[in-house]
Amino acid sequence: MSMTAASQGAREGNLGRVAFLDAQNELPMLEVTTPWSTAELYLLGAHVTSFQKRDEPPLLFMSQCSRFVEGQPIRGGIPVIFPWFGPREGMPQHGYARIKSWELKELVHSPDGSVTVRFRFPQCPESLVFPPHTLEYAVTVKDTLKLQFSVTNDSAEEVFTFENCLHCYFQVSDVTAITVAGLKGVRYLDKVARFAEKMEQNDAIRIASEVDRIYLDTTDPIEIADPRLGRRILIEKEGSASTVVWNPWTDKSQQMPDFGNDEYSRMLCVESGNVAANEIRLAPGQTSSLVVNLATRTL
Ligand code: TA6
Repeated sequence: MSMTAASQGAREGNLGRVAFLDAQNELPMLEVTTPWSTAELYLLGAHVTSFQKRDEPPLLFMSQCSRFVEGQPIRGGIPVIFPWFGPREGMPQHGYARIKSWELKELVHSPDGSVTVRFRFPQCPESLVFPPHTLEYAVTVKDTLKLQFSVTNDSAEEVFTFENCLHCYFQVSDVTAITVAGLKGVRYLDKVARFAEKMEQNDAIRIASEVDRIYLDTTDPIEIADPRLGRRILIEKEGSASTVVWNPWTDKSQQMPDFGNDEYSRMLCVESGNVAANEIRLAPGQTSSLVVNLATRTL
């Protein structure tokens, strides 16, 4: 990586620092350093590729085989999914927001040492087929990671219907050794069983095969307990009615060229958004905000 611009925000007295780098494949990346943590954010997809608290393992998983190419999704970190979730005939899976470069709108250095990076999505041909809208995405780096994805319907008369999701890849010690809590009693669509509708029976979900579930009408926080790392990952959300839990396991891993065959054992996706029956129907002039707060605690 080469430093292409003097570090900004490193003015005297600011505890948070931001460096602009030409990173993977010379793609522009912001490296954020705070008293508690470091983070990496690419303009491509406004993609958070890394967040790590001092003296802790990385919070987010990043595939060693990920591509870093405009027009291709980055495999890991936090893909921003919009305006649809899943496949769409003749269009990129999970929408176009994650495969195009966003504009850097603002850097905010707070006196407490946190740094907020604000992105705005520029208009593109794909977005013109929808009602006029504005996308903004703010990432606040502190001892936690706060994500705020907002959509404003700029149309005077059209309702804007869309899906959104912050598709978080978490790094874990061993996916068979963790548990996921917070979804007991929640209805879900089981993609592994042809989207059969089921009800979660477990207080603590364990992963022992491919899991691909869309939990619906749930606003509760999720906790990933990782005894081998001695860590709990806490996922709190606002403005989200869906939680998706995904691990590709062996077969799917081998089918993904941008994902190592054995990487499934070190990751779990817990995604917060509004998908399927929870899609957003945004009235003219209204703004929808999806907020996710990620934190860790010792176990
Ligand atoms: O998050 C669940 C999911 O929809 C899975 O079905 C799988 O396709 C995953 O997203 C990754 O999708 P991607 O397009 O990034 O390969």
